[in-house]
Amino acid sequence: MKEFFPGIPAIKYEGPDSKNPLAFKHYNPDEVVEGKTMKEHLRFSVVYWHTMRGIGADMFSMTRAWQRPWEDGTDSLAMALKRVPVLFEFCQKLGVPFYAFHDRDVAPEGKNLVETNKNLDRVVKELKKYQKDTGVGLLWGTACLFVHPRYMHGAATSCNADVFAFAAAQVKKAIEVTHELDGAGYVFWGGREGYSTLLNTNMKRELDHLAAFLHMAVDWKKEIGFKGQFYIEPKPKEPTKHQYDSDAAACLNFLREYGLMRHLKLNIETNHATLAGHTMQHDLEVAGAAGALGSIDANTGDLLLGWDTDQFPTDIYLTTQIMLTILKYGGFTTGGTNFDAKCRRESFEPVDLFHAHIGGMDAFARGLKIAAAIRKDGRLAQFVKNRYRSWDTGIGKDIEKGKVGFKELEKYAMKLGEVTTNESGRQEYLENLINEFI
Ligand code: XUL
Ligand code: CO
Repeated sequence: MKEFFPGIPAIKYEGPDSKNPLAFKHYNPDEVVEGKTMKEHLRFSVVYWHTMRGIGADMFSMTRAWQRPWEDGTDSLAMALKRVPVLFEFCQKLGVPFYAFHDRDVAPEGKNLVETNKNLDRVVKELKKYQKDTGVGLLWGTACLFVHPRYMHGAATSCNADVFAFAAAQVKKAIEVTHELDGAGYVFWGGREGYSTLLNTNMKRELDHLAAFLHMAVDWKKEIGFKGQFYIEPKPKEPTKHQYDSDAAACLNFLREYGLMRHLKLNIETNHATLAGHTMQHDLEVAGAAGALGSIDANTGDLLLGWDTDQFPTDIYLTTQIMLTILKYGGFTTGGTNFDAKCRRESFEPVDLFHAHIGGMDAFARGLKIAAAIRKDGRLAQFVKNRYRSWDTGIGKDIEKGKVGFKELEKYAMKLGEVTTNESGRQEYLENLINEFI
């Protein structure tokens, strides 16, 4: 069998003292943490779009900068088929159990939808064969509703009903192939579901259409018996100036308003949360508290750049916060840690893909181990529990139970005279406590 990454061995765990750049220092797949192996906890996934289809483009150059010796420079079906073994060799060498794709990442558009679907079916057959041979599975599938110019006004939120119909047909097919490939989930990221100006936009109508679209998707999922989890992926801007799925709270409000809460969870992406003016931990907490924390797109932005840079996560403090929240809400079930991340344009060699993923996996492994140690220590959780103890008995308990109203509370406050029971929030003490473990 042809090797696409010659000279790069299967990546092994060598421990924290290793100086080998092609080895894990912390990700030890079979090591047990809180009763599960690291592999089961983290459920890593490689994305087709950046890792297989990225060329190192940025807004000042759409010219390929990255060396990918297997590429023949075409977007043909033949090339699409040639790429499949590359992805699986990469995942196998890394020991990553999953991958994720958009329909158009894996197969090119044809001259009409019939031909496009035929192209997709042909590549899906190949993907299925390689999944079976390697044991690498599909974390989630999705549809690309943002590259083709027909989607210039959006897809489900387009002002043009023909575009809505076209997008529906495309998503119907994308859900079917995800089902065919036994995908653990399906993601809706609102590519251009937003607006560039309100001057030409009927927001209410567009939101109603988006909800109708998702209800149709839910119906189709049921009809074909697809059991994977549906997710919405929040993002506040890019490419539009305002995306409707702007953050976790906006997504949850939308799902509740349109009766979709039972059918979708959230796929939270680090750089999207920060673009929304939140931390990743904030959006995870919002999703978790609503019982809707499904999966994560693992990456990071750059402090000094205000756009979606999709960098690989290397910050241990960040991965610790993420894993603390994921563990708090019971860990991943259908979801996983999907590297929606790309190398920098300057990192143009195939080996850079390995360095990038190894670094991300090690950063998450450390985050997981540190989070587990903080939980075992117990002081952090105990502090938070204790901070709210006034709600466990007496007047607090009565309020939570709905036993008292303003009248009773006025009486209580008058008797109290003044509040003398406030305690320090101890933020600095807690920050120091976290640093004990990092
Ligand atoms: C775009 C983004 C997408 C989704 C899948 O910012 O994150 O790649 O993850 O459509
Ligand atoms: Co993403």
